Amino acid sequence: MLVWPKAGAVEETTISNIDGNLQGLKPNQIHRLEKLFKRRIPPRQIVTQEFARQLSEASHEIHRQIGVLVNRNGYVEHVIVGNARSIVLPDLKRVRMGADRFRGLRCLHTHLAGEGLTQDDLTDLALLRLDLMAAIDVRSDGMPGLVRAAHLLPANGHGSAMIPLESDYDFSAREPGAMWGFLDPQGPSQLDIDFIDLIESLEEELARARHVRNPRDQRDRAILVGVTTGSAGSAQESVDELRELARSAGVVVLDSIIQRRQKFDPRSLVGRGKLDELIIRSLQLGADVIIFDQNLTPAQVRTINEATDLKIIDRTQLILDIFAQRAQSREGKIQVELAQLKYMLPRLTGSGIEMSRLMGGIGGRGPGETKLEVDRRRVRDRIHLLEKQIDQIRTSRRVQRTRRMRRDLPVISIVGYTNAGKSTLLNALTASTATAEDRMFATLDPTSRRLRLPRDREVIINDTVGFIRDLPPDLITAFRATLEEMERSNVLIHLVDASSAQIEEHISSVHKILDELRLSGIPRLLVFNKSDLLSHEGIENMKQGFDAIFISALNRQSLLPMIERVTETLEAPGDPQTLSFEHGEQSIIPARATS
Ligand SMILES: Nc1nc2c(ncn2[C@@H]2O[C@H](COP(=O)(O)OP(=O)(O)OP(=O)(O)O)[C@@H](O)[C@H]2O)c(=O)[nH]1
Ligand SMILES: [Mg+2]
Repeated sequence: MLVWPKAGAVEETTISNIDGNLQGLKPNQIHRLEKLFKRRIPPRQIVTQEFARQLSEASHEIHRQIGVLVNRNGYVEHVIVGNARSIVLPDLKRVRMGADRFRGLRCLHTHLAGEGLTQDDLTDLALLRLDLMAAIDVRSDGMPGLVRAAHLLPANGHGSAMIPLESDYDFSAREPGAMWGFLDPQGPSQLDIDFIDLIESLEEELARARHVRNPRDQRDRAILVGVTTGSAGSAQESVDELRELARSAGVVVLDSIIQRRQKFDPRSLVGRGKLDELIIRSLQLGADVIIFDQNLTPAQVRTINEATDLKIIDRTQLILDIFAQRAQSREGKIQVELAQLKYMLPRLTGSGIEMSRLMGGIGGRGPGETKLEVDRRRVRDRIHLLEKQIDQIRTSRRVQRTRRMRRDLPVISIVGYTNAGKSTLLNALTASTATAEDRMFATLDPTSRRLRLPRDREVIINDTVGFIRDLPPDLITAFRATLEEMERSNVLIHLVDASSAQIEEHISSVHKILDELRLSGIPRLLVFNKSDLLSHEGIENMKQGFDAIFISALNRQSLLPMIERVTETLEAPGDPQTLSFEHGEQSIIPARATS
């Protein structure tokens, strides 16, 4: 929505409080409009006959729409002049307000062509969160005709039973998901609705809808958005994964929306109309954040932020956020902060507000508040500092390695898509208790354990951070120090969640990342986990398509064939162990996490 410049240049001496299109108006016409500021409507009435007549007559005379924004005490706060067909309300968005309330302003404006409330009227009503939007018909004799009014409806989706209200207005009759409630069109003197009653019961319901789950629930509430130029199916899969990510980040997902487009909108990714719709939906459902499945360019973030006060987060930010929540070790924390800062840097234009918004993240978990600096130079300095710290950690780790890890043990790393069961497998193999959870990126700091294989062969086995499609490049770079350990592996166990509907997608994402990390050269075993969730036929079918070993990490007996294959691979001619000699003493993992 545009903001009209305050029109003042009508006459050199006229400085007007009126917004909008005053060009060509006579001083006495402006004077009359200014007198609207002095009028008061009794608070319980939407509009009086007298007020409607004044708007209507003035509008008729200048042949432009005239609007006023009236507060709940009945005072006029804004007067706006439009053209014959539309009116542009002043930009009120930046005013913060409680999510359980409307703005406390209603818009009364004239319509010259007898048209009903337009889509623009309804959009303004929602985006500005007005109490009410009313259009007063201007008859050909200049007198007011019907008043058509609409108000917002609190969310009523999911077929939830309505809470009875002590009020005359029956909201429960409406269709689920309806966004606007319409009053019966009436002449201004026939409108017998108690406005204050109406608005207060709506607000009560709004507050109830919001708190109905748990008033102490401080979690962020989000709407997910996927935009695709391709198939709706794969967009859906990706949004499903985003939902999992959101859940792992501790976000409540209220709704998800997929939009198919010919091409992405360079300004705001989704089109302007869709963006308005999204914002309205968020307000209606009481969402605090919109999460985009696609990564947003810095310019897109800016455009969307101009349109709404809601937090805007993209897929990369969400992943970074999960990492920030999970990082335990000092090294992990440094790596995540580094990735966050690198992500943020090109998105800064120098304003502190923007910075805090960007770094707000989920539940405000950006890099620690005190570390938040307000300009790019400081961010760059911080990045350099963190990079230096990581280098130091790397060096000291190398020293420890050479000092303490002189046993030439082969190294096996379990890699795979997040939530495949890597940590569970490590635990099963080594009877340990590394964190394993049904959430994405449960493991951030890699764990290593010693393991005795058949024929008394001792190895070191690593659990690693999970992979995901479109892993943010900055995150890969930031985690190089951690992932570097994997280079020293003699065998990679590529673990796959065989019960997932997206097996192939997962496998190829992992291959791609292994390539990027230059780990493709290491012998690799494809292992399908969670086979307990599959039918016998399911397994037989998959065996046709994949050369994989089937296990269930929950059943230690099922691991034996895999252990056998690992041992064979280690002993195979052209023994991968010889690889480890090329790395000399660095062939083994860090002392820190070894038990
Ligand atoms: N049914 C079944 N569930 C499993 C199996 N292995 C793991 N799980 C479950 O899958 C979920 C994820 O397991 P994790 O071991 O945390 O997976 P991960 O690969 O380490 O995940 P990240 O560390 O998040 O990348 C947990 O809820 C496990 O209990 C299995 O063989 N069968
Ligand atoms: Mg794990």
